[in-house]
Amino acid sequence: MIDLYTWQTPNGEKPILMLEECGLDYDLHMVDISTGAQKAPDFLAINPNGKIPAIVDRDNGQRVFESGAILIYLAEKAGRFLPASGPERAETFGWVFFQVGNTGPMLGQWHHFNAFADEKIPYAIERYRKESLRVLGVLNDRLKERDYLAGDYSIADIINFGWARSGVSGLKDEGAGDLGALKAWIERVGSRPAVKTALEKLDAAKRAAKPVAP
Ligand SMILES: N[C@@H](CCC(=O)N[C@@H](CS)C(=O)NCC(=O)O)C(=O)O
Repeated sequence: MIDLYTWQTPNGEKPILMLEECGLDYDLHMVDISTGAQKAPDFLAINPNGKIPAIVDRDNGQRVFESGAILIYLAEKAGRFLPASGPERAETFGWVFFQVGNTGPMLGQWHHFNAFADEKIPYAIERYRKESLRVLGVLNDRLKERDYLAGDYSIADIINFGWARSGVSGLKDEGAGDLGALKAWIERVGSRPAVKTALEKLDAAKRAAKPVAP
């Protein structure tokens, strides 16, 4: 049994997608990052970096933080969505780390400087806009001649899905261009039953944890 600590964000979606895909049992614990719950001592004991998502594996007491580490841990626990050896395993890791080092930080910073920062800094907005578009273009180019990022559907696709979806939608009026292959892949991944179930469960849990004012 896995305890999943998360919230409804592109990073927070990743482990619930994987848990549903693998059919692993889990309890969902919502950590409302708008209230600072991710910096509370009980959560810092699970992720010393104070960010969602994180998991605890009740079978052995193991905590795992950082979404890339979580997906690799779950893939190895379930024996699914990560080739055991060979070139596809190396390629899968490449696209997993591409996500945690590129799409997440670049799109996250663009969103911050563009939408949240009180002071509008043109240099920062432009830098992260261009870099976000560039990394979405890298994904689009990769998907022009294949259905999935690293061979069969894998944790490379699961981890990239949320930020790619959010980037395509958030940057559509910011010079994103066609990104047709990336959009087709978002449709392909988003239509998987486990992905739909995961997103619905997360949405329902967020609504229950933080009801929208009428
Ligand atoms: N590199 C981390 C990033 C996690 C992250 O940035 N989480 C955000 C939500 S998307 C968060 O918890 N933000 C709240 C905060 O920074 O206090 C991962 O991939 O798990």
